[in-house]
Amino acid sequence: MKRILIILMALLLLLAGCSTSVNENSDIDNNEKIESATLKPDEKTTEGEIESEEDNNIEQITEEPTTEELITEEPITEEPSSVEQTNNIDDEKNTKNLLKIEGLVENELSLSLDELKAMTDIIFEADFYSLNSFGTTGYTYFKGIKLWNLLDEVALIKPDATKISIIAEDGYKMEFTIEQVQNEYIDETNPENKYPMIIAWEEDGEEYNTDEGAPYKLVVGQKEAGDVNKPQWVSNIDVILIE
Ligand SMILES: Nc1nc2c(c(=O)[nH]1)N[C@H]1C(S)=C(S)[C@@H](COP(=O)(O)O)O[C@H]1N2
Ligand SMILES: [Mo]
Repeated sequence: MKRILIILMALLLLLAGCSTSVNENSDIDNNEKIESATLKPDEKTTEGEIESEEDNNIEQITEEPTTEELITEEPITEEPSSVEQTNNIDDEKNTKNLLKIEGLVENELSLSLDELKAMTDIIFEADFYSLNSFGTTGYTYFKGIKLWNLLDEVALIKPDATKISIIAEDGYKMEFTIEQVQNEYIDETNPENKYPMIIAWEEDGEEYNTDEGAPYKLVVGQKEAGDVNKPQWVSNIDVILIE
């Protein structure tokens, strides 16, 4: 109902040619927006930030906008230039698949998947055993890079570093001491095997789908029999922070 009233008001104001008297009492911008929303419902826009700002402006006038109203108001936003849009998309693609190593290292790195795959002498692959907090167990075949070798030989970790944090895009984080990253881990069901901590890009023969996030997962075996290791498997790693 409110929407119809607003549209009628806007039309009346237009017909009467008295928009100046209204503009005296309220924000000129907002009136323009309502009019254009009413008259040009076909234009589309893609800039989210500007949209939400302007939605807020409209909210102040109408008090209780329905979802439908907010959608109708989309066309009123300024069109970002096509150059801007292209750059935004490119930026996203270029930063999406990079594994970042930051902090107390000689070489802060942003490694692409191809660069990691090229480090053939520090790649490790194996079936890893997992136990989670509900007692669920399983084996997953992972292929990836040995984390300690990556930090020690490529990033050149500094001698005063004490803490290594593996931080995911969703904020999930696991922290380790240097020794914990250097250690080898076990599989309680195959006690003769040893496993380094790895950053995997391939799971059960398939690379991660980059549409679902950064294609890197921390994989850690067990410290000892019964060790609940699955929560340490940080997926969609954004950055490895050395402190
Ligand atoms: N990025 C990220 N990784 C994560 C988590 C998370 O919330 N975010 N949860 C952890 C926990 S508690 C468990 S048990 C496992 C679950 O892995 P799954 O979803 O493959 O079973 O992922 C771990 N890795
Ligand atoms: Mo979990």
